[in-house]
Amino acid sequence: MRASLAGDEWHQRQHSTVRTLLCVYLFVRLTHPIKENFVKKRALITGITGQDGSYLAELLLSKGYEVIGMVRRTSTINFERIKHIQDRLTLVTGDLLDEVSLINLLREHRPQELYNLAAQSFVQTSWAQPVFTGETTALGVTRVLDAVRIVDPSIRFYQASSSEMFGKVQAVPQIESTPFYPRSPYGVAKLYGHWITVNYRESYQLFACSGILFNHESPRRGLEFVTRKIAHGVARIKLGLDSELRLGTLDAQRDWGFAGDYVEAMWLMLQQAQPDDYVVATGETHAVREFCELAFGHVGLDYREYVVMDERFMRPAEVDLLIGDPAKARAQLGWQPKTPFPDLVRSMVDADLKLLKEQQ
Ligand code: NDP
Ligand code: GDR
Repeated sequence: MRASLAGDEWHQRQHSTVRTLLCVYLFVRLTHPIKENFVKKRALITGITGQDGSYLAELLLSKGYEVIGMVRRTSTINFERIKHIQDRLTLVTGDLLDEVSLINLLREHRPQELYNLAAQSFVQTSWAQPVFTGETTALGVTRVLDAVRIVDPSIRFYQASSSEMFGKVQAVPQIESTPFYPRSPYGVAKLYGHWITVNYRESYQLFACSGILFNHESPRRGLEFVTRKIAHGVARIKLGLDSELRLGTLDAQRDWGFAGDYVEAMWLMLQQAQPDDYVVATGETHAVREFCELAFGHVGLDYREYVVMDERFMRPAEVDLLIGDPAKARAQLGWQPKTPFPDLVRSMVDADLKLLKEQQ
């Protein structure tokens, strides 16, 4: 009888200890919620040395990701855009032209998300190098998708598609279902990249998204693109380093947004329950002339006194007007652009003034 009482007491003590531990555990869980998956998410970015790659890397780092950046071998290091975060990145060598390098990268680093931003991305160059553009910007996408399929089909894949696919536009504004009519070897290559992404999603059930992004700019934009060329040119003229700015057509109209806003849409696409394709744009369009007017005006100059039309910057086939409707991205991703066009122009001119003054 006594032995049995002692046994009951022992059991009661055990229960009370278990209850106490459970309470402590619940208290700790409620006051310190476990971060998603506990383990850091890992993302691979191709094209990390480019404009978008640098902003996307910043965004993913700020969200606690481990970021692997694929860089191609070059004779001179070109980490200018990522040098401020380089010590937080894992940079690995690979090339869109070399499928084995892509397979090995995925095998070694096992990312959960892959953002394919690498491309020959300059439209004008695509006429001078149409085959190389096709190899990189078109077939490069198949190589990456195939590497995903072979190594780990659960990897979520983002393809950097482009409004250049709309080209000679068939409807205004352009949405996801607007027919495509590319006007350059670059646009044709991007269209291939878009459809192969859709095809691998449908053929192999990959989580593959195509982001149809309209032009997005920043102080990190390459110097050959028209917005940065104008911003840099304005700064040089203002500082007395140049007396004119030579451009092609001033009549082309583009839907220009800020690159920092657009990389957020890329990330959001890969966080959805289902893979899909989205137009990412501001819904506004402006002529190159307007960009000039605002940029020169910002430093008190009249663009008509400095801009010289130069045949060399005219294209064999032009895309006259682009304007996107981001309604689907707004409704399904909760994404919207944050940077007004005049702020974007002014920030680019200011950044180039600062840069040039530092170099003087
Ligand atoms: P950038 O030209 O600034 O960057 C392109 C990147 O691709 C660079 O890091 C470049 O490396 C890399 N790259 C080129 N070829 C290869 C290759 N064979 N193997 C590996 N890497 C390679 O482009 P953005 O950042 O502006 O654009 C990112 C992507 O989004 C591109 O695919 C572009 O076509 C697309 N896009 C861009 C838009 C925009 O307005 N910015 C709009 C719509 C789509 P390296 O530094 O060595 O040259
Ligand atoms: P785009 O950008 O071709 O739209 O492609 P870019 O800035 O090169 O041209 C925009 C428009 O400006 C006209 N333009 C000039 N362009 C350049 N580069 N230099 C000039 O001197 C000049 N003068 C006038 C062009 O004719 C064009 O109409 C960009 C790239 O980032 C692509 O990778 C991306 O897919 C698309 O945007 C969306």
